[in-house]
Amino acid sequence: MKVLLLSINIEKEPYPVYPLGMAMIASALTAAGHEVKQFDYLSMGRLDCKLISAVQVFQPDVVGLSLRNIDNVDSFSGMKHWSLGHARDVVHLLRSHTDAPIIVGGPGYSLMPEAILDYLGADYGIAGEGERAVVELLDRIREMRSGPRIMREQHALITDEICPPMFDKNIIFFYNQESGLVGLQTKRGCPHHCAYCCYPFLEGHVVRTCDPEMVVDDMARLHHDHGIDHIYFTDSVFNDCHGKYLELVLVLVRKNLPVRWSAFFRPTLMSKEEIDLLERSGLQGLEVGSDAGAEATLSGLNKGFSCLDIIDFNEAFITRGKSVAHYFIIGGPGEDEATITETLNNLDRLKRCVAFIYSGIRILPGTTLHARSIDEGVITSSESLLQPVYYHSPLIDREFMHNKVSTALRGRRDRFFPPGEAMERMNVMRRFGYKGLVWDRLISTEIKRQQK
Ligand code: B12
Repeated sequence: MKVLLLSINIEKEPYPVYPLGMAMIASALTAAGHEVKQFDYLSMGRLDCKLISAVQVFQPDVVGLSLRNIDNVDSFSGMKHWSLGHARDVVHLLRSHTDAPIIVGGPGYSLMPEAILDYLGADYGIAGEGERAVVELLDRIREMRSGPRIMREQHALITDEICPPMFDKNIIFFYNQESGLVGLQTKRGCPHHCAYCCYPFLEGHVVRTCDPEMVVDDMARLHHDHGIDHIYFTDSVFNDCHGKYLELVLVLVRKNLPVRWSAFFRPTLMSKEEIDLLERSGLQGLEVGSDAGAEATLSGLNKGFSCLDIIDFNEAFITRGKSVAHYFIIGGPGEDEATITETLNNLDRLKRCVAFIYSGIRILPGTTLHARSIDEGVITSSESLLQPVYYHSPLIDREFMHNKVSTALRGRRDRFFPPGEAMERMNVMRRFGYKGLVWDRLISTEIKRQQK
């Protein structure tokens, strides 16, 4: 069958992100014998006329829509970045130019599959990992068999079933120009139980690692064929607790590619030897899901590590000259005046790094935070979460908390509250030609300011 895959993500913060999910689906469909065309709305200038023309020329039998984000999880700017309205317009547009059934997938979609499918008015949905399910669904459509509108894998894919992503030359050129980064996945699954997080139901709880040789071959291919020199590993947590990530790191050290990499880390203890290996393998930046800055709020989020772990982790990497960014959320479960004071003290103890500080936590169905929000009367059990709704601790006044944090961080160029300020600065820097993470450049600005 002829399948038009369409990534409708238009988010450019913190930088434009290559549509990796679409590339994985393109690969699985091609391997199953389908003819696939990938269309990336952002790199096509967000132009409806280009989409219409792609539909008219390609005449697809099926359209697959990849929905990465629904918002930006930032309570200060969430509605401005809400993308479901745009996605619905695109579905309407497609309907007026093709009779092909429309299938939706992607991490944003998978958060609320029923509600989003209804809202968009598409035909089918695939929640969670999509490679096997999309092939099965296309067989069903071709054979005109009936079945459920929404499919979800009953058995997580083994990593041998995951084909290398099919990168599109034109799309990759755009992202290399715009951000200088391309994502690659080295494993799926997250075994942790953070109170607010949806990762386990996007990728499952069981960690499944890809063959490290294949991942490094993909990196080499990206470098050789497309000139990519910075990879972002998109794993929920790169440093898995069983240390599987070290197998990949060893291959990276052995192959010694001229490619740097960055990833999400959990701030847990690593040995000096492990850090040496990471350094030698080309590690550039670490984004750390620290999330809370006080013992009580860390435990309210069920993080499983302490403030000291965060500080030690930071120290271990900044002393090697690595760039570290921490993500914090204030106003989570258990937040009160005392925990805010503790958080500000701990933020001060984190040297030579940036911190993005969000206020309130985006409530997502199926999380323990969702249940808690209902219990505490923050939302009702039937409340729609399609538009962003945030949990704020009832133990502290929001405005008081915001003022206290803003006042304490005033003048700092490495602490971003609200995080939108950093996004604006990074946008400007990118316009001046900066590439890669960009937040890493903000660290030196603050160090220079302190030296003055
Ligand atoms: C890595 C990551 C990042 C990195 C990306 C780095 C890079 N260069 O690629 C960074 C840190 C930059 C980032 C930024 C953001 N992110 Co992010 N990110 C992730 C993460 C952990 C992995 C995404 C990924 O690439 N996975 C690997 C690919 C292969 O998987 P996939 O896209 O899910 O695709 C699979 C399926 O979804 C499905 N599928 C995908 N498309 C399609 C299409 C069809 C037709 C079908 C059938 C199936 C299908 O099949 C694929 C293969 O199995 C997810 C959480 C998660 N665990 O999924 C959050 C996540 C996607 N991000 C999220 C958000 C909000 C953001 C930001 C808006 C945050 C911010 N405030 O800045 C920005 C937006 C960036 C942008 N420009 O779009 C949310 C989205 C949900 C929401 N609330 O909207 C998620 C789910 C995390 C969360 N907080 O809940 N992110």
